[in-house]
Amino acid sequence: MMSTYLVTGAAGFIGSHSVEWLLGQGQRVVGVDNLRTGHLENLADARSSPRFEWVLADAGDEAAMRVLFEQHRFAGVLHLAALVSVPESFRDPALNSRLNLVAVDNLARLCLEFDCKRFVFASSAAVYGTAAALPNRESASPQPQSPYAAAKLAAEVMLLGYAASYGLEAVCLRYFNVYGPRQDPTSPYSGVLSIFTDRCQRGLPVTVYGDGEQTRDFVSVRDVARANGKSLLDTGVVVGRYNVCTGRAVSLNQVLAIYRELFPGVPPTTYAEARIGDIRHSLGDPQLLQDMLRFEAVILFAQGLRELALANR
Ligand code: UD2
Repeated sequence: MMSTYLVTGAAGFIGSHSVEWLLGQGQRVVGVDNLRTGHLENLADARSSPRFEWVLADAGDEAAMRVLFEQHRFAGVLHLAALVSVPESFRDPALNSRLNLVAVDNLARLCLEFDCKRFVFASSAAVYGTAAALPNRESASPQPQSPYAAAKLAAEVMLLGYAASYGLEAVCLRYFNVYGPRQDPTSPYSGVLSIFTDRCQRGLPVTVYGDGEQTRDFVSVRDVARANGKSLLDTGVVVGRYNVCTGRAVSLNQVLAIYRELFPGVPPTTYAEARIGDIRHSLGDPQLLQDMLRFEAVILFAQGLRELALANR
């Protein structure tokens, strides 16, 4: 059945892939972005579809969002618009609170008012903090270590409260380290794989902070887009919070071995002081989302990395 979905942060890295997935399923999508960190070029393909409507607006602007709810009958909201940088959340906690907490609450209340049941929210593995046991399970008690993580967790709690109070079908997805095409490499806090890819493509050496033995659970944006889409469309979702991850740990040194194969001419890697506050190991347990949605991340890391590295060359 064709329905209309609202996607906020549509011009972002994860947003644009999610929009494409939904359009590929024959759905209609209204995509909102204020282009603060998103890029309109990311929506070039989506905008050629007659089932896509582009809206330049801030997802935190309640009046602007209300107009969209009045114009459309949304079957669900995928809320990805956010302040995406952890360091920025330290520098500007007020902006973090507005974008990562208040905006979520505004949108969720619009859903209640306009009888839009499904609300899929982009949360983060950052809510676990450093103390939780590995692999991170949703049952662990969260320990946010940044304003960013605190706001994501608070927003989850609000949504689950609305689920209990009003029957909102809230699905909070805790993304681990998402990678893939269109991730912006320009900030020092950009995803490590977007930085490494950009530098290797330009023939520049990469810098590893620490000894390179730190590990991450890298999940392809294509798998994340599918998790988002299925969470919106599936008729049998269960309210709650879910890891979006692979359950496999990859070290930066393993990553570098793959890059050396793909880019034989790249100068030797520089090793520098580990970052303050850097997490040694991050790994998620994918079981809960698999049980709920029959979802599994299927893109193998080496394959996803190759696709990323060889794109746009
Ligand atoms: C991820 C999230 C962050 C927050 C955090 C919570 C991303 C991009 N960031 O940070 O938002 O949720 O998890 O724990 O998903 N590194 C290098 N060289 C570089 C850049 C990075 O060695 O040029 C290292 C970095 O020190 C870290 C690892 O690579 O050990 C991954 O860094 P990241 O910034 O991609 O992601 P992470 O896990 O620190």
